[in-house]
This record gives sequence, C-alpha cells and structure tokens, in this order.
Amino acid sequence: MKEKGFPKDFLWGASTSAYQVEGATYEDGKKASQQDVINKDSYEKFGFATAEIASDQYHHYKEDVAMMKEMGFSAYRFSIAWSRVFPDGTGEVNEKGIQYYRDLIKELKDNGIEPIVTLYHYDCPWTLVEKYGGWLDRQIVKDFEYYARYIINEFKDQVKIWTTINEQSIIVQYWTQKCYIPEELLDGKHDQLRYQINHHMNLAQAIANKLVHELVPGGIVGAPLGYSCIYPLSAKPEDVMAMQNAQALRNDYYTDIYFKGIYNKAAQTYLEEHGLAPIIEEGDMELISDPKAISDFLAINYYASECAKWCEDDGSHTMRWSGVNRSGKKGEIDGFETHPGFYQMCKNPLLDTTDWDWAIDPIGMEYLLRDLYNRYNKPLMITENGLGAYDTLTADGKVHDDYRIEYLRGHIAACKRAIDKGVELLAYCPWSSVDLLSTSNGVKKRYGFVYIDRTDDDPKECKRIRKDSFYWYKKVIESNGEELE
Ligand code: BGP
Repeated sequence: MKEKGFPKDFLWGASTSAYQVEGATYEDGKKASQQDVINKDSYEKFGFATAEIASDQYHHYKEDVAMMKEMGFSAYRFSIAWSRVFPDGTGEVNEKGIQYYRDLIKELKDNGIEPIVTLYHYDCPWTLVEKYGGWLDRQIVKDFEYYARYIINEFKDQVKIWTTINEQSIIVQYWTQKCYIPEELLDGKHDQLRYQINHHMNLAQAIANKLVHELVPGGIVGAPLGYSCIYPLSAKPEDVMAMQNAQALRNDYYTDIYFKGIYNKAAQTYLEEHGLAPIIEEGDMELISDPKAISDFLAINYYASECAKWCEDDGSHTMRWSGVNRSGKKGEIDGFETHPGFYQMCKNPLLDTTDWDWAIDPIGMEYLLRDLYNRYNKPLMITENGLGAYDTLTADGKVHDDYRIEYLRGHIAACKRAIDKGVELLAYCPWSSVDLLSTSNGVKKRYGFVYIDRTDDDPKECKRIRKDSFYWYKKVIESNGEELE
C-alpha cells in the first residue's frame, strides 16, 4: 500500500511574478513592459500603486530568499521579465538584466530552493506593443521564440522545471488588464482578437515546450493556467448543461491544447458560430500537436470556484466578459460573463467570498485536482492559490492573518485528500511569497507570508515583516503537510 499524505520529495514554496514584485522598472537597462504602462494608468484612474517599485525585490532578493529558506521552501516559482533581458523585445541582450536572474537563481540553488521559472507573466515588452501591437500580431510568436530560446539555453543546467505563459484563460477574460489593448478595439466588435491573442500564445507555448524538451536535460515543462472548477447553480438539466458549456470554453479550451494538441470541439463550434474563433494558419495545429510540444504537467492557479446557470438565447448575440470588483467591498463585482444560449456565470449562493467577491472553496481544489488527473493522467502542481485580504500591521509590528491561515489550511488539506485518492501532485506554491502588486487591485490587497511595509501611494522603505502565516507555513513545511493546526 502506498503511504498516505504528501510524498517525501514534495515541493513546498510560493509564487510571484516579475512586474508584481521586482520594481526597478527602468533600472540597469530595463525598459517598460506593457504592465508598466497599464499600471501607470490604473494609478491615475483608481489610485493603485504603479509597478515602478512594487515590492522592490530587485534590491531585496537576498533578504527574500533568506526568508524563503527560513520558512523551509524547497521551491520558488517566479517569472523572468522579458523587457529586463531584451529591453526592446529582441536584439541585444541586456547583460545587467540577465545577470539579475543569474544571481537570483544562484541564490536560490545555494539555499537548496528549486527555481520554477515562468517565461511570461503578462509583461510584453512595450517596444513590441508599439511596433505591432504585441500579442495582437503573429510576429510576436517569432520574437517570443527568440527570447525563450535564449533564456532556456542560459539556464538549462540550473532550471529543470519550466512554466510557459501565465493564465491564457484569464488573459481572454480580462484582456485589457493583462495586455495593452488600444481604445478603438474596445467596442465589442473586436472580441475575436481575444481568441486570436490566445492562438498566438498557443503557438508560443508549444514552441517553448519543444525548446525545453530539446535543450534541457531532464527538464519538464507545462503551462500555468488560471483554472476554476465550475458548479451548476442548480440540478436543473439546463443549468448542468450550462456548466458543461462553461467548462468547455473556460477550461477545456486550454487544457485540450496543452495535453491533446486540439481545440475543444464544443468551445470552438460556439466561437465559430459567433465570429470569435481565431484564424488558424496552415501548420499551426501540426506545431501545437507535435508530441514534443505537449505539456508534461499542468501548473494550476486556483483561487476560487465558479458557478454557471442557463441563459436563454435572446437573439442579440451580445456577450459580456468577467466582471471585476475594484472597490474591495463585498458584493460590488460589476457583472458576470454571459454567453446567451450557452451559459452565464453567477454567484454561488452557498459560498462565502473574499472582500473582492472571490468564492472561498477548498473542496473545489480537491474536485479539480481529481477531475484533471482523471481526464489527462498527467502530474499537476499548484503554482498559485491564496487569499487576497486587507492586512493590518499592529502597533507591536505584527500581522495577525489568521483568516489567511484558515484559507491555506483548507486548501492544503484538500491537496492531501486528492493525493490520497491517487492524484500525482508535485508542488504547492501559493500566492504569494511576499506581498506584491495585485493585477487588479493595487497593493492594499495582500497575499504574502511576508508583509511589505508600503501603501499604494507611498513605497516607503518596503521593509519586510513576517506575518503569523509565515510561522504557521514554516511548521506545515517542517511536517511535510501533516501539521496544519
Ligand atoms: C492570478 C495571476 C497573478 C496574481 C493573482 C491574484 O490571476 O497569475 O499574477 O496577481 O491572480 O490576482 P489579483 O492580483 O488580481 O488579486
């Protein structure tokens, strides 16, 4: 009988992404990425911090790695900023930029921490956006290959676990947050471009998979996907069908590419009928389905489960995309994704939510792990999971984040139950190692084990302070996931 619980070589750690944590946007030769531009705009519109300093990890990486070691991390998942290495996207490498990642990776390895590298996390070099619109244009696939080949070659001996393009599913839903999209494309008539961007990313991730398989001895590679399990609002057959449709378009549309090299039929048919399907050129599907381009594992970013209900086709063909809660007050989400005649997302009345309306659901984690493993039979890892919350620094310099501990405890227990039911889970890297810039809500929405003493308006010194969850997670890791209380 297999022993129960987390395997001995299980990887424990946490995640971040370059533009959300590094800062030093224009230092040592780095040029802007689209996120530097988008975040400057949200500073002006909503008062959220810019990416210029973020958590200043660029200057604090040694201190941050020391804290990871103190917690007992065996892995750290982070991304490389394309515009730090190639400030203009292609051409000459920026020596100081690549040196930063050499130093960071060395620091991690010296401390016994396995680097899990993400090649791309929303931060397309701005020069490429100016040149041809970034991911809107197919040229990006070639430029991405140039960048990815360089990075994979550079680190092929030190980095064995690679993840490709972060959260294609979320990029489709929130394209203006995750990509720079010019105003004139926002009238709803250009929504096909969401799926065109996604198709370009499918080609790019296929190339990256091939490169890892060809260049990295013993390397494994997979996509980090924003993935939520979806429940039907009721047991009404129409709602259950809506759930299946949502599952096809929001989830299987991506995982079928990664593991089977095909576009999910139900989803693709829906997109074709509504003029949303991407243009696929000759040879594209051959590349995507090449055995060397198939992922070795899925890296899952899971925060919340979702709920779907039936939505009559009113003939209007008007769809809407996922809403967002900008205020951080429960209930102020500004709408739900709607596809008349296919499905509509809705609030799950049975679940509590975060202040930003994300449903809190540890059982959803167990459900999706078992479901994905049963359907694809490939190893899985958790590369994001966490609770965005307002944290308070108390007078005695502490942060009592018992709500975060409760959230993580539930999700780790869910991972354990899934493992006990046979799921091959390789790693748990929640979001995030330190507090950082949220993609949609500034720095006041915090996720870290380490508090970064700054506000949206004032970066102060970005002093690092261990939260209660830091000490709790240390014990979890020490006991290999047995001690959750
Ligand atoms: C994921 C992203 C991360 C991270 C996280 C939390 O979608 O991969 O970059 O930010 O969500 O989301 P938010 O920052 O919007 O709270």
